[in-house]
Amino acid sequence: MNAREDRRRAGAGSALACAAALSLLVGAIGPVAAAPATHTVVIDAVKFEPESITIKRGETVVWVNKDPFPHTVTAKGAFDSKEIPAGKSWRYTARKAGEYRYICTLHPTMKGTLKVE
Ligand SMILES: [Cu+2]
Repeated sequence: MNAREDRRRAGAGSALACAAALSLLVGAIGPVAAAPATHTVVIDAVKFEPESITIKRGETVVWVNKDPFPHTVTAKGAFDSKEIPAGKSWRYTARKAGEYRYICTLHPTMKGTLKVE
């Protein structure tokens, strides 16, 4: 067996171990609701993508800044990421239903909408 096969076997083994641990855990706790979804908005070329996103209360949005300079995700009175550096991300868990229009305070032409149901 060569080294590559070794690694692959090790990977499969640990995935199995993970699955086993997870099913043990679920078994111990009993039926639980699936973890709330996480949604991703990519910031790239001075744009939010997608520009508009709809989520449910309790869910999380992660904004990932792929531009080589900072941006913000700012909805006055609701949430404000402050500066998200290049290559970094910021996450927000929405607790209240509503339609939140947000901008980047550094580039106010950048606009997005977060709808929380
Ligand atoms: Cu910006």
